[in-house]
Amino acid sequence: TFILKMSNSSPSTGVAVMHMQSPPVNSLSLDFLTELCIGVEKLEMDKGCRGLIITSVLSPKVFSAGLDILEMYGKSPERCGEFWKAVQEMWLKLYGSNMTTIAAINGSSPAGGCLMSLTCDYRIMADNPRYSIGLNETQLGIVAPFWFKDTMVNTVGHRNTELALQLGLLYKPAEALKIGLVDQLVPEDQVLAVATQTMTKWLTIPEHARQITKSMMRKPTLDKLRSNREADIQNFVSFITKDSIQKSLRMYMEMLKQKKA
Ligand code: CO8
Repeated sequence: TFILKMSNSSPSTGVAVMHMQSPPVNSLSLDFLTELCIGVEKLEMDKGCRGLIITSVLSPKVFSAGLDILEMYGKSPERCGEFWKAVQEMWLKLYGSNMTTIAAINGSSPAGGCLMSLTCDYRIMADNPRYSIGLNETQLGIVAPFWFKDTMVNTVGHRNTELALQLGLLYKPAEALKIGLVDQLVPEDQVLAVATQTMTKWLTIPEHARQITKSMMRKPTLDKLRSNREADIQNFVSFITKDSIQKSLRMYMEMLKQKKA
């Protein structure tokens, strides 16, 4: 299956666009995450590439439905561990990227989808009240890991994170803008164009100074996971394979199907 379409950074602009295309909802499976990481790593090594825009090409629009629930349901502990390592890798690569990264959020972005946009330097969302964004893990009966929480705190502050995470809140675009979960709302058909314009502005900033500043802001958060990766994997595997959690996930999947019917 065709997962990611990465337009090569053009030498004139130095900007790459990652078009996520994994129907129906761009959920982050092990294959998807692996491809994403390889793609980002290639861009990171490409001296000509200075900016990355992440967006979805799905229609009807979903930015990303977050982690693929099927990767966490009825799988062996080994496979769960492998999956979680890929989730960590995605976050480490994107949150620690030297490139300027902009999320062009043209659809709903729950849970892992929200995390992915939180790794970016700037978030532009479609002003459509049908879409929502947030870390809703608690609603599924699962706990957002510490590094999801840290990324959220770094973006919207402690109090907003406390409310958002305990209640598993999904925010409409206007509410997301109000708490700073996204930086800008634009009409749906302009999300990518505004992201491209914004990128041009960011790329006028002296590169080295911006990169060191970004790293200074994010390094303590990144180091916390880097030095705890194995324990975090063990923690995830023992949590997700519990009977009670498997049951919650099954009920949640059934709820998603019923909502449709
Ligand atoms: N994984 C797998 N399949 C999914 C997911 C998902 N995350 N989301 C949706 N699907 C499936 C649906 O079941 C449905 O399947 P089918 O066609 O077979 O019935 C299909 O995708 C289409 O879904 P919808 O009909 O719901 O599509 P809509 O366009 O109406 O809505 C939404 C799109 C808004 C994205 C909606 O699907 C939704 O809310 N999905 C659930 C999102 C969610 O809650 N994700 C949480 C994932 S958990 C996570 O990311 C972090 C976990 C951290 C774990 C830490 C433990 C220690």
